Amino acid sequence: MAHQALEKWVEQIAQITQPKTLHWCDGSEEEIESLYELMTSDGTLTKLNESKHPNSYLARSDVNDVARVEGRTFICSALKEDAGPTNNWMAPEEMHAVIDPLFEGCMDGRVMYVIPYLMGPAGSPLSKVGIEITDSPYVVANMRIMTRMGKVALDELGEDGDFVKGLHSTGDLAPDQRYISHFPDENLIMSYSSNYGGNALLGKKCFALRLASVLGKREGWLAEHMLILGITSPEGKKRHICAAFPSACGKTNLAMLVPPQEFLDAGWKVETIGDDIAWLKFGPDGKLYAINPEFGFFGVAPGTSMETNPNALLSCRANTLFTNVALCPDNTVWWEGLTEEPPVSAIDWKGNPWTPESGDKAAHPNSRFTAPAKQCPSISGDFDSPAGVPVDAIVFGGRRSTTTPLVYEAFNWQHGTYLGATMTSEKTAAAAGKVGELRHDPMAMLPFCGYHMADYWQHWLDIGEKGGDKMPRIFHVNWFRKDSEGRFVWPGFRDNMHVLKWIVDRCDGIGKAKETPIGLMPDPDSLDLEQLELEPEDVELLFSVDKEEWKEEVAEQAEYFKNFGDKLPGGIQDELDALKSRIDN
Ligand code: SAT
Ligand code: MN
Repeated sequence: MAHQALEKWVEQIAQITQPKTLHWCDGSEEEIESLYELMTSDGTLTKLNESKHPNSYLARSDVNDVARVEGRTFICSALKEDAGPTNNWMAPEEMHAVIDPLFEGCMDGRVMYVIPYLMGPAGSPLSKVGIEITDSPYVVANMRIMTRMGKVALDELGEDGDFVKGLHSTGDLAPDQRYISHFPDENLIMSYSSNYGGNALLGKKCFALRLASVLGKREGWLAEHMLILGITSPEGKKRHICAAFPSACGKTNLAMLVPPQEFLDAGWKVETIGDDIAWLKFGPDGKLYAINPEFGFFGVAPGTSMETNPNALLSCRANTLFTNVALCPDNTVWWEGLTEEPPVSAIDWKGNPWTPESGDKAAHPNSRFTAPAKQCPSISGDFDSPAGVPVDAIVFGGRRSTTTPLVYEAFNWQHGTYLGATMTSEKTAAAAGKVGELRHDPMAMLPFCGYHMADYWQHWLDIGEKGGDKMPRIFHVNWFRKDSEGRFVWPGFRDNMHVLKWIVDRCDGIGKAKETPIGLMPDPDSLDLEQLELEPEDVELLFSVDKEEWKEEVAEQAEYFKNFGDKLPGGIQDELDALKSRIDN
């Protein structure tokens, strides 16, 4: 039996958008083959070198459609108050009045694709179904990699299951007609005039974070912008870490970390479960369990190399869709940082001839690969586990060239929530705006929390209250500290394993820590840094807490919290006051 509400909605959308034909995506091989054929013949895609990149393609976006557009992303809750000060809000009726007409007849002469997709493993109590309607075959091809698409989702949905509705149209890609709108009360996303990942692959940020965060608040769970990784010690004890970093701060690298040789030799193992989004719910034993709702990686290409992230590079060797990278004469791809030596010539991301002498970037700084998660050599056997993985530690981080030490641990859940709420980072290319500027990005959720940020912090505190002593420990890390000459002092990448090991040791009750005004910190000794050959002054800087810098930090945090007025949870205010008094003493 069909799902009547679904059929009715699809029919209604077809009435409005007036497509030439309607196609229900089943996720099959034949289907994707015919879509790739269509898109290579109309020039949307270039087929890559079959022996070097089997079944892989390159797409070039419109030059004005290369990143998420926070200024044109809206939360359309009934009350402005519910969207809060960090979101753009428009009343639902007002947004409908603007966006609905844009969809009228917008699929004229085109195919309307109906994509049933499942966020999370089949049969998991944590998983949810979405339906995306789109007129873009490029979106279909991406969604097929990024989600569990087709029959598996319809089976999960049954005859009367709930689903999130997503309506997308490429429109004419005019930036001033671009709207990424979320209607929490209707479980509906409407996205117009962008084909870019986070704007158009509606399962990702729109559903799995913005709408899911609202559902999580209602239903008592968390939808977070977090990677999930598993670490197994030489003794065979397995721990799981979820970590939140703003976009393009090395989340994918950490999720796929290859430990340094000495750790591998000793028997340490790191496995990947997710690189971007985690849904966390209480399990029957009262612990928090995490699933990765996605099925693929939408990774930033530039900077990814065999040195920085071999697992990412191996993930995107085959069956991958590249967007806005450079094309080499032998139909392979290239981006800044892939190899030390650039190719002699290439076609750049805009489709123009390029040479290293031209001075422009060959690949767009936010160019991406869309690759199946299961191709990742470090993918965990628990990737499809319906129960998810028990979470032992949560890590927050940001890109800070000053002030914030390499790693510290929160005193408790409430303090950890405070560390998340006060996260700041220097801007990167993943969002529109000026690169390098410092911005607050609480829990890395600034652009992704679908409701009032202060209510979200309260929800974190409530969840902590509920979980009691079974809650994960919370940490803060910063890989990006610079010295007075502007040089990164921490090597990062594989060597972040030293920090992860201390975190695991803390979970096991064997890691040593000392109290500082900002939290619990390791002695540099407990991280075994000898092999890294850091200068003593670098080590000193990485583990230093400068009271004068922190006084400024606290003053700035207090100023920031004023944006949230009366809604600021008492527990967060208490942590601010306590931090201030620890710093001042
Ligand atoms: O928003 S995207 O999913 O396109 C990429 C990101 O910013 O994490
Ligand atoms: Mn992200």
